[in-house]
Amino acid sequence: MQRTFAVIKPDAFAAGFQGKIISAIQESGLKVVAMKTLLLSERQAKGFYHVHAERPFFGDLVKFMTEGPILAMVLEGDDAIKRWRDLMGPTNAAEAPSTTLRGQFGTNIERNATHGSDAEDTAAFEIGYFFSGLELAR
Ligand code: YYY
Ligand code: MG
Repeated sequence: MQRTFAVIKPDAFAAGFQGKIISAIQESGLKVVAMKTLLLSERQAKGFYHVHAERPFFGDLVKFMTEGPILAMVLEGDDAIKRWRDLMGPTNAAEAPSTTLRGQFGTNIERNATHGSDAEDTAAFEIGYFFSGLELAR
């Protein structure tokens, strides 16, 4: 059993795609074990994406992630990290297959509807950044 961190980003949240995305998660067999809506501050968004701090797109990414509310979730299942990334599709929503969430609900490489952790260590950091032990107790 593995846990991963998922976000419905401001574009998909504002468009009202939360229900469709959560349905797709549940239909895939992954379990939503924690979930909350929040509006990130600039400081909080920079902390979440700190690994990208030196990348040229960092400023725009932080602006996008703070433009409106997001839905943060912890997903659980066998091989959850890879399964959630497969469900999301590639980073560039403009090139993502229409069978994927980013293909369906995203727009381009920046406004790409969802986030998913890429490895066990980043999943652990991201889950802990957004959720307390009490919120994750099962
Ligand atoms: O893990 P994933 O979200 O698929 O992509 P990352 O390479 O980790 O980049 C994080 C985030 O940054 C991406 O979801 C959109 C944005 N981004 C961008 O705006 N422009 C790029 N050239 C690369 C990434
Ligand atoms: Mg990433």
